[in-house]
Amino acid sequence: MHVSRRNLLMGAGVAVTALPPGKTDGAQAPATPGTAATTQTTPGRVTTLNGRSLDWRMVDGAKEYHLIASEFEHEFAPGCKARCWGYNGSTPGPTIEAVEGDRVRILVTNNLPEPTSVHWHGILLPNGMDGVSGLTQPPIGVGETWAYEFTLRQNGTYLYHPHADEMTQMAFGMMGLFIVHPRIQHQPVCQRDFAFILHNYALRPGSYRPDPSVMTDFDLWTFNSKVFPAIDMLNVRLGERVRIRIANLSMFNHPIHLHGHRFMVTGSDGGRWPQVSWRPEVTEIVGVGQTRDLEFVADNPGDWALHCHMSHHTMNAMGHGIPNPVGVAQAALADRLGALLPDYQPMGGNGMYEHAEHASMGHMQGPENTLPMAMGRGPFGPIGMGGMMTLLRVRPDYRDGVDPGWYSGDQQPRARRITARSEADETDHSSHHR
Ligand SMILES: [Cu+2]
Repeated sequence: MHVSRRNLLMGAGVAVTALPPGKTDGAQAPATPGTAATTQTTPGRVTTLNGRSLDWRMVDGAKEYHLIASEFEHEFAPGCKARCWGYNGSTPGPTIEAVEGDRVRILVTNNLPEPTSVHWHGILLPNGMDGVSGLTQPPIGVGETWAYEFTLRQNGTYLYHPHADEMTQMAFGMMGLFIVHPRIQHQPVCQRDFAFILHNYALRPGSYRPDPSVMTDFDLWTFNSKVFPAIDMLNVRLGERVRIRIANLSMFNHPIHLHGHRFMVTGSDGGRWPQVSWRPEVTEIVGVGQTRDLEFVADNPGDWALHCHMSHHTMNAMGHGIPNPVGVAQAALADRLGALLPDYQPMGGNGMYEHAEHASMGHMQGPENTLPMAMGRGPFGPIGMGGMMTLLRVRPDYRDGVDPGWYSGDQQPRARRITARSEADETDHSSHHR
């Protein structure tokens, strides 16, 4: 019943009003001159990876939303959970979607053990609605419900997050996306619109609560508070235009890299960029406290990695400051330790691939509630990544909601082995170690 009511209201909410004559968004570049004003398509819906959009209902002329801040158990990937804070039982909280021109009222209930507030990052609004506790309002006390209300005068990719004890509250997962759709869809129209937030968690091995005091040395690097391979994949049909909205509320800048395609950077939390400012990239640094909109045509079928290019950010919990095992001959050590510990297995002397292989097979038992450093497994073996990584899966025959599986690519060329490892390689290889 609730769903149908919501759908009804959504239907009412998307009754599109044309911009007044002559008032066009400067960023729009209609494919055919003169067609923009008549191209009144339904404002899009965003797909929040591993998430959802927040329900609303029309009350006194405003779309009314309700965010409830609380603590709950969150799973980063099977085998790793933590006590996190967020909204409506999830981190990130549900995505707020609205349309430019909407009046919105957002009720915030604080079920946390301490005061909070909500700041609407990037939204142009009256000062008193800005949500900075102590500066523009007293904090929202424990158990209280407050209302924020404003009219949306822009469109783009924005955020919401606390501005009260933000170091702690954001370290525990409090954040969400705030997407404002344009009244008339931007051209060219995107058939897919994905969104996620970059974040980091200091969840020490064996612990169940992120440590908010950590500044740089994090254990989990996340898209929407999930790590690979638990992050939703971006499934699209060949030839579709795709938008990926990426926001960063972590403690690092992240160079997000897409394989197999070149995208245009088309917008930020400053709104949609004029087309002359778009630039082609394959890696875009999303700075802390920034958002970026990337758009491209998915014209290359396959399974394409989408990941942060900081190689430690595609890893899960790992030790730092440990002795470097690469190049160390461990055979003698293994013999002696093996006598004491029958299961002892030296690893890392030739690199960390072997480690990833074991981890991806589930053969490595780490500390309690701790994920292996890398655990993704593909059709050809370990993918050797965790953390900030997922896949763009482009298929000619993709059907919505149906898992396309691994790309077979039977008709496509694939890298192939030319020679097997020879005796000469063996000798040469080991000589490097001695
Ligand atoms: Cu990164």
